[in-house]
Amino acid sequence: MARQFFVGGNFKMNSSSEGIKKIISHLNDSKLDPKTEVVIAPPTLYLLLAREVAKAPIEVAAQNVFDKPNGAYTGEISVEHLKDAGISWTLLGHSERRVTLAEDDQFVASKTKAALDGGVGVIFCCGESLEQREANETVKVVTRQLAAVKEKVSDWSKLVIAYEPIWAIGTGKVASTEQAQEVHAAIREWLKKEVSEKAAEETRIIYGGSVSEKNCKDLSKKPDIDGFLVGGASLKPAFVDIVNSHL
Ligand code: G2H
Repeated sequence: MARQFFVGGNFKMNSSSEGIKKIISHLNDSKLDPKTEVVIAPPTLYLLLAREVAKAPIEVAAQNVFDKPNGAYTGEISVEHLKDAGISWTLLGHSERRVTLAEDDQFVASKTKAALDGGVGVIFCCGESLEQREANETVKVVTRQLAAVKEKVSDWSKLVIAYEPIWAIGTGKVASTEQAQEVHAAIREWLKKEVSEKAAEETRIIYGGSVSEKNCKDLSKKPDIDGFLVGGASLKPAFVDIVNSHL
């Protein structure tokens, strides 16, 4: 089964209600590759606005979700809230949360399980620091992050893996097509060995880290790169070119 190309836009903590309306209207009015799944992740406060403005088939993702059901958890957002609001995806494990907010592998895996069990798809981010890459630990780090998920999750069909080397995030330093392909292939190999042949064949593994309209075409040609998670460039009109990179 061919894997459907997947492009996510991670707005991070950027833009405004006006800005988000503009970005989404531009997407609505553009000719998007019908074969590519497009999911945008605005800041939490704008999830409902984004859901209202975005036209099908554009989907909306949260940037985070908590691992507990509704209750006394001030400041958190639940899987039930996302479903009630028509939000079908969430990002989890972004390095900006792993590093700045000290989210560890177990917590990220627990949130992944809660989202998937509740019927919300997960864009699961993993990736190594520059120090870890230089110590040749890339695959070890990424598979350790994934192994925590394997402990808790058995159905990988609503999970998209986003490989995002930390040294390439927002730095303009994109991984070379070979570097990205090498890690994606290693992740697929790990899925085959540790999860199942089916998960290895069907799980989308997307690349994130300074993806732009200039570098996306070459990356998209690699056999194990099934799409992108785009940060900075998702706030710009050129996001459309990235969505259409597989055409
Ligand atoms: C990586 C990516 C989106 P950017 O964080 O998740 O951001 O494209 O700005 O490097």
